[in-house]
Amino acid sequence: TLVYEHEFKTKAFSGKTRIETGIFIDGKFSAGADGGTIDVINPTTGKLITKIAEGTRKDVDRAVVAAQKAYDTVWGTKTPGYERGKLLIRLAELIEENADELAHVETIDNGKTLRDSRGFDVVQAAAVFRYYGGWADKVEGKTIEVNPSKFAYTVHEPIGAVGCIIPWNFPLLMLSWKLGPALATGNTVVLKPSELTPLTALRVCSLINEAGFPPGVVNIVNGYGTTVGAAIAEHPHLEKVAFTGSTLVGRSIMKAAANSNLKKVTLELGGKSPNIIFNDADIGQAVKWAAFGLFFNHGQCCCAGSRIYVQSGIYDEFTKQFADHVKTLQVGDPFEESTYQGPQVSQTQQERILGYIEAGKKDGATLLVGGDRHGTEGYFVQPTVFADAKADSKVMSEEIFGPVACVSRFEDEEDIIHQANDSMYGLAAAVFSKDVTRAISVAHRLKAGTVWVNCYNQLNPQVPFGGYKASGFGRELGEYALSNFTNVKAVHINLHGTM
Ligand code: TXE
Repeated sequence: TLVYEHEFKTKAFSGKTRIETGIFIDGKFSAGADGGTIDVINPTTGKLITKIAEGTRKDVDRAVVAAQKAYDTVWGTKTPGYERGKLLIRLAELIEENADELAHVETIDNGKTLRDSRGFDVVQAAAVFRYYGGWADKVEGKTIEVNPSKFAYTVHEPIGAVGCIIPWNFPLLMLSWKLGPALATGNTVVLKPSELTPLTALRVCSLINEAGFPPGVVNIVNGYGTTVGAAIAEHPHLEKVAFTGSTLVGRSIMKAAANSNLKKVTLELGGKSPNIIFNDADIGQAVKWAAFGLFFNHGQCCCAGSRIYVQSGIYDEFTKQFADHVKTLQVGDPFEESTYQGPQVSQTQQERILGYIEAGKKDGATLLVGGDRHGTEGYFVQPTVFADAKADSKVMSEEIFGPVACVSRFEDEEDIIHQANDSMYGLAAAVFSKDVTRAISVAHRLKAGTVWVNCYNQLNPQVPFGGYKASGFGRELGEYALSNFTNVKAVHINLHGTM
């Protein structure tokens, strides 16, 4: 089958990567059933990195058979939690041992800076696998008293063979968010990475074999959403699908689940998260956090703090400092240490973001910084700041998923609660204030699955993450994620055996 070989030579790492780029089923790589391929493009240059096998519905069928067989014969309740945990922890170690290589592959494929790939994505992915390795033998039910002659207990059983569909913004990390809890609880998996960023997942396939997971426990089928993704969502023998991606596709996944076998669904979708900065906040700190909250990963975060609301007393000062700070963010080659922002993931995304910027200009928002593409090669967009965009304008209400910040003004607590919650989304929010009572009371009134106080983008394997409203449902990370991948069975015991 196909192989991607490349030699990296950077200050951080000189070495080769070798990645089999076939369809990974039952521990082996093969060509796709129809023999097709997908071009993988380097977003920094717009040039071809390599070709990978294109999966089809037939490949999904084959992967489901392998996953079901592995579930019935070697995984699920056949492998004790302690053993599953050891394998997950071994996988975490292998990711750490190959961290430089994985980080370089992530950066060439996705365009995120090497600093983030190495310091965030790879480190966090390993941490997530280790964390769920620790849970694997601690998935426990309850004993429930009923009356003197009867009690019941619950068993948290794995669901079986489950489907996962992940996006391109954190390819390796999203893989760990899905695989970690799914495998810890004893499920087998058919996973589809994004067709835009398939390479780190393919590298992890060989680490999964090296760690010693039985064949068929993890199957990875690359391909397009409308074929492989839809086949997973519709599959009659997958009893669960976990999806991260756009709201539009999230809706189609739910419909497909409803129209097929009513498989369980969890969705982690988009956001338009408010970042609220009160008069009494430390302005210098708030400026840095707000910039990180939006420009991290080139604005390609579902939780990006894209609506920055500043109280009127510090609005002018904050906006000036924020614009000055954003002007210092360096855009360029993601492999350079000094680079803060690399390219967007694809030409489609670049064009979509530039379309939003044009809409912002047309709708009368004040453009303070940026406002155009960066350079002529690759999919770069200038870090962009708008001020005073109208509440119902496109840039203020729709997810841009790019380096475009909107700064707006608010007067008091009631005003900001209303503005912040006036969105179809509810993924994340932040509050900046030195008044702890106010910060907490506002945090509790915000309709969002995560609220950060005096910080932004803090993600820990132990802490649940997920949406309110159209941002989806189900929680990833933490103990909460285990329930996405288990069925609860209640067993009633009649102690005396009589009626
Ligand atoms: O996402 P898609 P796209 C948002 C963000 C971005 C927009 C579009 O606003 O600008 O979505 O990005 C698979 N059945 N987010 O178009 O298509 C697809 O192959 C089943 C937010 O790239 O949702 C990929 O693996 N699967 C987000 C995955 O869905 C389908 C992260 C996500 O891609 C499918 C990414 C179908 N019919 C984008 N169509 C977040 N929440 O973090 C596509 N897919």
